[in-house]
Amino acid sequence: MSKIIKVKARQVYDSRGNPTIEAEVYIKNNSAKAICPSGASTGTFEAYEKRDKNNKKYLGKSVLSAIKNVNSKISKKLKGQNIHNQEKIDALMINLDGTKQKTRLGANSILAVSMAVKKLSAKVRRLPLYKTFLVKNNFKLPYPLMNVINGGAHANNGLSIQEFMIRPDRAKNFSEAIRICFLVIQNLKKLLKNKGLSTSVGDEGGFAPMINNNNQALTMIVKAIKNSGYKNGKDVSICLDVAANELYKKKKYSIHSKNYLSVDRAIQEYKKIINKYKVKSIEDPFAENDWISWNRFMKSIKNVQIVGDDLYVTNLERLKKGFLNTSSNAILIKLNQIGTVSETLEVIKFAQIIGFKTIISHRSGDSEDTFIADLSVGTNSNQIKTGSLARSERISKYNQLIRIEEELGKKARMNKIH
Ligand code: 2PG
Ligand code: MG
Repeated sequence: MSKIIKVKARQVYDSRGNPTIEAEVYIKNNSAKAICPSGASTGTFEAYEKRDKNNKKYLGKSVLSAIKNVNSKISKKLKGQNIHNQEKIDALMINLDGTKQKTRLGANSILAVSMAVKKLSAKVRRLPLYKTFLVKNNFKLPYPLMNVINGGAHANNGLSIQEFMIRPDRAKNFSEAIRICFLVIQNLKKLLKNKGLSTSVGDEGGFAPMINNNNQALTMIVKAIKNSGYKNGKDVSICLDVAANELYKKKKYSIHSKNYLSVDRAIQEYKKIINKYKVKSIEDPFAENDWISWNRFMKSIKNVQIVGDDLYVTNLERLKKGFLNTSSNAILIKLNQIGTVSETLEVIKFAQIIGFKTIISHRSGDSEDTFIADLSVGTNSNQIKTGSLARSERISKYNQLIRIEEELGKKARMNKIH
């Protein structure tokens, strides 16, 4: 009854309008589908995203060869497999590919299938998706790391820091958390308008005003928090993703526009920003191979969440290295950085054992697929980073979490930030 009959993929489009892959897995009388997201500021060690570089019709961006891999090799391999055996199915695809970064079949083809298998298994068992991961009861909702201003590779405004986010630390429940973010965003919009700045949005739904000064962006966010009736650093905290891979050249970092700073100066600068704007979380403050600087930074600050994204790329080996090196105290989790659901869950489990916070994340090119919302609850992850309250591919995840909270009713709890 639960045996895979076939797997089929098709080319659909992501939130940036680029081709991406949707896979559909079939058993008798049932099927489920999933869409693979795509990043812009990707880490070198991420699993490989297969695109048809020579296909001029799609400017080299189509995923037709990855689709062919699903429809032929993967479909053939998975035929007859039990839909509930996620680990075996993922292992079959990993072995079929046989490379470290999934370069043969493409991690985009493998992941779309892996997610679809997970969804179909939940559907057949008549369980909501969030109940099929690691947590069996006492489900907790994550705090949103809500994007409010886009810069870096996600906008063309000249802001060097990629993501300016807010986190409603004292929200009692998820719906309230979103309401607080809503208020701050509306107040930020007013401030931008009053200054004659654009209120149009970037790839992740945060505003992308033409300012090129981090301090100006931070000052405006502080003001928006205050104008909403909240205390910055207490009720609502500012969180950043520097995405420092993009700002790194010859052992120096251009944290503020074109001015390249030594690691010492960069650390000083981060400390200044943390103190002045009460920043509570910094993602990728240094480049993916600059382990020494990560460690120096970790040793020199207290009470700040340091998040590894491009550093770990949701990879167990890199996470272990980071743990031994005392590089951070939190990890960003992106399914397509590693390429299967099983491997992602392994990384989350390990991160939680070593006391790291786990933050489930979207990609800057995302879709209407809300898989990560369920994943965040089903793994007891502290936070979810899934953009602003704009653009449906971002909001769909927040809306799904509102539904999950409603379904849990009185049993719903927020996760712990501290
Ligand atoms: C990041 C992500 C998501 P991208 O750097 O954390 O916000 O961006 O998907 O472009 O890698
Ligand atoms: Mg990042």
